[in-house]
Amino acid sequence: MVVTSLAGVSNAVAKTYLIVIEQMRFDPPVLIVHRGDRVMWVNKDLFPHTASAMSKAFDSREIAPSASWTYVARETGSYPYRCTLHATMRGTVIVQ
Ligand SMILES: [Cu+2]
Repeated sequence: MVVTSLAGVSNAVAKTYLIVIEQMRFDPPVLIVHRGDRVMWVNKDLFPHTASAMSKAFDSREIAPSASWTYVARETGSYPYRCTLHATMRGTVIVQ
C-alpha cells in the first residue's frame, strides 16, 4: 500500500465526519469528505450493522450496538457501501 504525502493538501487539518446508523439507515446516506478525513459510523440501533464497501476498500465488520468504527479516507473516489446483514441498508462515501 502506498502512503501518500499530505504536503499537497492545502487544508492540513483532517476532519472527522459522523454517519449515524439508526432505524436501519445510514444518516447521511451520501457523505462527501476530503482525503485524510476520518469517517466514523456510530451504531444507535439495538443490533449490529456493518459498513462494507462494495469495492472492499473498507469493511467495518460488525459494529455492535452503541459502538463505532472509524475509517480514514486515504484515496479519492466514490465508495458505495452496504450493511452485509441488512440488504436494504446502503450509503456512499465520496472522497475528494
Ligand atoms: Cu445492518
